[in-house]
Amino acid sequence: MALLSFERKYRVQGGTLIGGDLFDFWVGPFYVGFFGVTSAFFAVLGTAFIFYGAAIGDTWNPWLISIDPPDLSYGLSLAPMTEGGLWQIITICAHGAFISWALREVEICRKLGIGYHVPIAFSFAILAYSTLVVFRPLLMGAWGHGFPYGIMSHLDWVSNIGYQYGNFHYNPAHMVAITFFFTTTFALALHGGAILSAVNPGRGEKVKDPEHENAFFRDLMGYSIGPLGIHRLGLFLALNAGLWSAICIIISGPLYEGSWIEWWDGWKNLPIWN
Ligand code: UQ2
Repeated sequence: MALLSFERKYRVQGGTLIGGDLFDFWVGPFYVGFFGVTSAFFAVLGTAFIFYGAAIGDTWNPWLISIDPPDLSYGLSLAPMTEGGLWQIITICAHGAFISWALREVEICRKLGIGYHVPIAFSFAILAYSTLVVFRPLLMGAWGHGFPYGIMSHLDWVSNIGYQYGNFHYNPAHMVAITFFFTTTFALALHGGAILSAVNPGRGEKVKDPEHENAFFRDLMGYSIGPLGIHRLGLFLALNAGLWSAICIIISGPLYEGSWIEWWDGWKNLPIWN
């Protein structure tokens, strides 16, 4: 179906989760919806608070601006605006915007009658963020365990937390997460290469079909996962990269406070060796 007639057919009201037809319309190419409104609201408000925080901070150097969480002494209470309260409000706005964006994706899926794979995938990215600034701070009893909102400051935070647990690369869940990230890029490189080689073969050459892609990988390694399977694999790998990232940080602190290097000594201490 041509793009214009497709849009004429599918750009119709219905499928909303909330508000009925109230915001069920498009602005130019963009679907609005109730969650488009809430998404824009939280994004604009959160950004305004970030600029306010920068304005009362001591630098306009974009690399050095930082909105810091409250001191650990504030525990799980609300902090004064200039003492981490801004960070708390910005964190709420970020969640409002991210979750609205996911629900707007859900509404678009419902309108089109397609699966919820995209919003589910996006929810793993939200989960990874929430783990850092909500779940882990909650489990550890202070908002001060969240990471600061700044380009250099959040990098310093990652580095400091890493060394706080000895060497984070010895965290087994971190190892799994990294392996999933690497495998994701490997699979995407293979898949992007496979598609371009077949569908964009160069001037004067015929476009090839999925059987060429299958045959290539069968010749190469005796196995092709298939044009549908590679996307299932890709989604699986990418979701697991985010999931194990969340796991590797949530176990650091709430579950285990020592050094990840020494964690492996548990192997030597198993009662089976003597
Ligand atoms: C494939 C296939 C595609 C692909 C790719 C493969 C025709 C167009 C990349 C090959 C992928 C395999 C064999 C899985 C590799 C395993 C890991 C863990 C990376 O078979 O079907 O469709 O794009």
